[in-house]
Amino acid sequence: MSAKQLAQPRTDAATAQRCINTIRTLSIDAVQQAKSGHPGTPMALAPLVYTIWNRIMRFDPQDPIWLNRDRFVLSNGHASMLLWSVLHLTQTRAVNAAYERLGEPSVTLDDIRRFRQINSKAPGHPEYHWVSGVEATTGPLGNGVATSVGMAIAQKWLANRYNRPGFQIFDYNIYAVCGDGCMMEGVSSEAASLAGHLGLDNLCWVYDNNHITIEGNTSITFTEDVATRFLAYEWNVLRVGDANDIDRIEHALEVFQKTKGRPTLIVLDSHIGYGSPHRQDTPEAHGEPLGDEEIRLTKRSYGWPEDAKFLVPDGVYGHFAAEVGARGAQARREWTELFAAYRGAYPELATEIDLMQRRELPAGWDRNLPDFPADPKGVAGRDASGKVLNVLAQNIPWFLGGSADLGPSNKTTLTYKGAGDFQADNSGGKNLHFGIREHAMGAIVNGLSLSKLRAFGATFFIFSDYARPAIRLSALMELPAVFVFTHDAMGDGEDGPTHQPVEHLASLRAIPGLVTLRPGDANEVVEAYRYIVQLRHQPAVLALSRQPLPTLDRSRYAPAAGLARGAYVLADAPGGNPEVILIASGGELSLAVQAHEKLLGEGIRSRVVSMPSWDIFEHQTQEYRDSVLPPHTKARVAVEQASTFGWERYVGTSGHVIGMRTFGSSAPLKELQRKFGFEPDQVAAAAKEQLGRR
Ligand SMILES: Cc1ncc(C[n+]2csc(CCOP(=O)(O)OP(=O)(O)O)c2C)c(N)n1
Ligand SMILES: [Mg+2]
Repeated sequence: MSAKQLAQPRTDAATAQRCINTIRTLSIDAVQQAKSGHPGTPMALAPLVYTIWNRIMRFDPQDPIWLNRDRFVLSNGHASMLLWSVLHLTQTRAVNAAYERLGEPSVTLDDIRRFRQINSKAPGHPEYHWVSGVEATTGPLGNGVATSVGMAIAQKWLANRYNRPGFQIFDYNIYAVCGDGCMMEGVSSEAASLAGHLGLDNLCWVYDNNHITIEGNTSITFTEDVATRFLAYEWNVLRVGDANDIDRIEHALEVFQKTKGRPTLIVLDSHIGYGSPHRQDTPEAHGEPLGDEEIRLTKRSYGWPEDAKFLVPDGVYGHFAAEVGARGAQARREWTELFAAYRGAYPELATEIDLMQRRELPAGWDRNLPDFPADPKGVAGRDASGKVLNVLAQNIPWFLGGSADLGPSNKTTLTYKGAGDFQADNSGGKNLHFGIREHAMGAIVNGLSLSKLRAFGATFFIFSDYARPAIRLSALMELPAVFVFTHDAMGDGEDGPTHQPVEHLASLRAIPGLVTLRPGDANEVVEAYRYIVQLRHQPAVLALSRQPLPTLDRSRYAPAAGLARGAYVLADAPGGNPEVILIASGGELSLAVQAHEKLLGEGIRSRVVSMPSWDIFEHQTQEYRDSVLPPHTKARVAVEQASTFGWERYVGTSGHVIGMRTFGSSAPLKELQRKFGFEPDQVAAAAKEQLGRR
């Protein structure tokens, strides 16, 4: 391609250069001031970010949550100063958690001066719940690009459901920037493979090919041919050989916009620490402040006043306002008019969009939820879940999801007529097939949730480990993502210890803000979904049994609605005032009930507490918690087929925990229950021992 074929530059080169150097020098100064951070990549990628934002993206800084905006994800989150600079220079406005547009700027120059300091809106890495204009929390490398695949799936789905002839309500694109680290992490490969399969032509990744990571040149670790790898993934692969050539970058982005049927990867050759005489192309440029003397030399090389700090020259704000600002404002104005007409023509669809944006539910979202009759043989947690999912997906149009190739086992397949499979040629399908890609699944569910869909992902509980980094991010981002994990304990017996979760409950319970639920029977499964679906800012994990659990007789025991308080008194000694408390979750709840009946028969005043969720319980009042677990009743037994880790907080130092202290083993379930002590008699014996009786 000759230079002549490139579109005529739209801006005068000097102004563009001034803006680019403003991004560079703000980044350099902020990192120096903080004495911590990553200057080199912002210095290298300032032209890229300038071009994407100023020349390509449809984004209105006045309304950073306008729903048809293009999305920008900085997957190499350590280069956060790129984002803080551009959010500041575009004068992007803040939005609060109630989706109210505030007049104030999202990131001020003062925030940038206080980069990485407490309460600054320019923290170390992009944080979705903290700074308006951040589309996804990034920092754990690879996760941002994987999340962008979920955003691209969401855009396709939204377009399929809501666009109508003459009404392109959703036609935005997703741009993600990543570095060598993102490309090395497995999650990006999982996600790219799926994106290629699905032909997501609304998705563009730009790979910062600078050959540098922390330990040195990538010649020591990363010599594969990335471009060829992405060709194999069925991506459109472009290359821009000079990260400073904004016209060629623009041209490549335009090629992306015109390419149908494939996602685009732009391989961008860049020089980390560009312009720094002693740091350019070195690993030191990655994560060390340049130092005063080198900053002077670098600014000189940019033709910048050497001693100026945090300088935004005249005309820079105006230029961003005239380009991305004006283009975004016009696009939003036109869209707003279009949407008003759409509302007239399709009022019900418009209402759905309104509800979805506020993370609210449609009227009747819980109609037809099943109610399971008492049944000693019972229903498996996963089967109850499958019934509920099929009801919810019909009641809530934007509720969708799928499994990492375990749909038939997880019982997460949406089987009702018209549910459909999401594929390149069926972007309205509600069954997502993630393939055996749990980590990417987690990130994609996050991307769908960031796009305001109610999404779930599923696999065996044991493999929640493979998705855990993304689950953690969903909690950090405060997204109402749903993770459905079946085969929650030793229920699959013969598969053995590789498939039997032990420490997973403890590990997920430790994630702040994550609601972990392990329901004890089919009706608790229903209540668990009822609770989860109403969450707006918290992710949830469901740990469900493979094997049937007796469906408790709720005319005899307390209603399953107690689940909404995390733990509740299921069965009690006559008149209350128990002398011993049995606490259980999931499959062990019925064990506790059987032990309780036995103890009652022996004149022992026992209580059964069903405790499906520690997290929810801990958010109840002290008064309620004390009513469930009276502090003076010290004789306590907890029973759960999982690591005993942490149960002391409910049984105290003198209580007893029947749980797992080792891995499981391969055998039929009954034998395992005997071997590891999960039988009613053993629970009853432990209770008596607590009371000093034999
Ligand atoms: C999953 C994960 N592992 C490790 C890190 C720590 N880390 C941050 S940046 C980085 C090097 C990244 O190299 P590259 O992506 O090439 O970025 P560049 O230095 O070129 O900007 C590492 C190892 C991380 N943030 N995430
Ligand atoms: Mg690199």
